[in-house]
Amino acid sequence: MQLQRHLESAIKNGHLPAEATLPAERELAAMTGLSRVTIRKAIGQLVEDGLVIQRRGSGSFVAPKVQRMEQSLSRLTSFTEDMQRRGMTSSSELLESGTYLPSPEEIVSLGLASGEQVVRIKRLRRADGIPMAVETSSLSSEFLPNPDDVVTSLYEVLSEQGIRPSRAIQRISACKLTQEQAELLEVAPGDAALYIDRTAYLPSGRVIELTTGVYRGDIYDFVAELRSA
Ligand code: 16G
Repeated sequence: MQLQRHLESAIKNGHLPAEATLPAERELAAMTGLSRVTIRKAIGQLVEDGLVIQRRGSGSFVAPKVQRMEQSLSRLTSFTEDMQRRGMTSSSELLESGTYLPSPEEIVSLGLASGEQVVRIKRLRRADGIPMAVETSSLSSEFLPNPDDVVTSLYEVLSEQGIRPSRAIQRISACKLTQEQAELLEVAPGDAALYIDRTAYLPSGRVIELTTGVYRGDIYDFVAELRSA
């Protein structure tokens, strides 16, 4: 507990700056005279508190400082556009992608004809390298025949074909991150997050995408402007 408190205050007062690498377990054990089990427990607690991040193969380091960001709910924009507007660079890590037989929900929601296939892409979205959200998008394969075309921006690939959603319905609910989601987002499992699904429509009224995503609760504030009727 003493080691944990000591590291915690070093992180909070900036002696250990954001993204600094922590000494390896072995070194900390030699420095403190504590057992490696004790060291592991102390670091494990800091990971749970979101102060330290562990990456397989590259050790433990101080969690990067992230500023909360406000996301407007009144404009239909893409993740890449939102990040560009903030002067940040977006990137996508493709976690899964492929062409599948649609689920009953996809058939109904995407208005698929019989025999039509669906393309799904699951991506980790980063802004300036910081993981922000994990999103899974389903589209008719008519609009996106090759999911691997999406390197960074889905909307950009669609725009190149003259396709752009003009309207969307979004549902936001609260959720807790699973172990897998937390590892990807580099926060602690069980942390609060926002679960958002978006159904986006083309001007013709046809649904172009169904996207569900989990967004880090410690970063995102979704803001809507309200006017009296
Ligand atoms: C946003 C959208 C998502 C869309 C993506 C496209 C929300 C909640 N979701 O993340 O539905 O697929 O942007 O972004 O805003 P991209 O063009 O950068 O891939």
